[in-house]
Amino acid sequence: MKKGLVYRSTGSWYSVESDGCFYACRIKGKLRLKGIKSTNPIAVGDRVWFEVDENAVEPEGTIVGIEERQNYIVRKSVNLSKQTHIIASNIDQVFLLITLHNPPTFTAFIDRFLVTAEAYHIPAVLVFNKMDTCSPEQENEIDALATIYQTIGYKTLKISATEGQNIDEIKSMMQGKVSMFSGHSGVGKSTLINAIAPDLNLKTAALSDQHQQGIHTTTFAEMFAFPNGMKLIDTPGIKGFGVVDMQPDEIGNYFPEFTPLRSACKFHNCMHQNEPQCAVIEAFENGIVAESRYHNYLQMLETDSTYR
Ligand SMILES: Nc1nc2c(ncn2[C@@H]2O[C@H](COP(=O)(O)OP(=O)(O)O)[C@@H](O)[C@H]2O)c(=O)[nH]1
Ligand SMILES: [Mg+2]
Ligand SMILES: [Zn+2]
Repeated sequence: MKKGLVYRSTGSWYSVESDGCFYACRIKGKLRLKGIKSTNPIAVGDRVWFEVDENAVEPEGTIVGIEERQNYIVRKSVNLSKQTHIIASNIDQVFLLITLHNPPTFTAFIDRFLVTAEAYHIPAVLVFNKMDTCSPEQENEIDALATIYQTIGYKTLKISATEGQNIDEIKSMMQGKVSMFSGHSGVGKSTLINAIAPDLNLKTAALSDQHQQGIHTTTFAEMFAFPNGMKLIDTPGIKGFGVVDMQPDEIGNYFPEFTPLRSACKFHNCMHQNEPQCAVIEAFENGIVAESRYHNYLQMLETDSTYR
């Protein structure tokens, strides 16, 4: 029995890496997972145990077990059942690429993204890209925004993917970890990935034609390995971060700056909306909770039904 990491999946076959070799694996018929109503039992990023098929011409195997997931991101299954599809698992960090002007990234999007990352238990890093294009005024604007997020515990970084600014910093943050990149189309994700791995010999865990059969046209997540143990999970065609089932009264739990305040609210179930003696509202009025953050929180409460 071997232990391996799932790099790619095409529905019925999984590409599993173990000691530098890729095995095309199927799942043992009886493998069932407790507690997760998912259309796919195994996802990219899973750490699995598998048995090697000694008779196969190419490296093949059968997945017989899965290690407990650190975290995972999902999307709702297309059918109307309550089932979800696990996009990827065991993500160490997500870099959210932001450009304020070209294209614009609004704080409503940033805060919604961060709430989702918190709900998934995935550490998020805010990366301001295209710094080379910023006027001094725009850089001030970015600095002010970055300060808001640093104050509440998020790492931020100003980079230029085309000029090489702070790329080494990103590389060192990625070393030995599984990362994801997110952000609007056009913010520079592909450019940054090329800057990180210039020869772009993305070691893809190719599945041979034989193992591709039955692949549907749906896009699948895929893991790429770079030098220095950097790993990247790419989720083509999946906007943002998938979905999280969230009740309105949970949203505040994913605003880290509310955490030390909550216990000072008069009502233990305070939604920080218009209740009397609310410590969050007070902190907002005193400028301790950033206006944009509080405003976006209220907006998420109101649009919650569409948010899910
Ligand atoms: N000036 C400048 N342009 C950039 C930078 N990063 C990306 N771009 C440009 O922005 C455009 C979109 O980049 P791309 O990587 O395709 O964005 P993606 O949609 O997030 O993958 C391309 O024309 C890039 O050359 C940067 O740091 N500075
Ligand atoms: Mg791209
Ligand atoms: Zn409150």
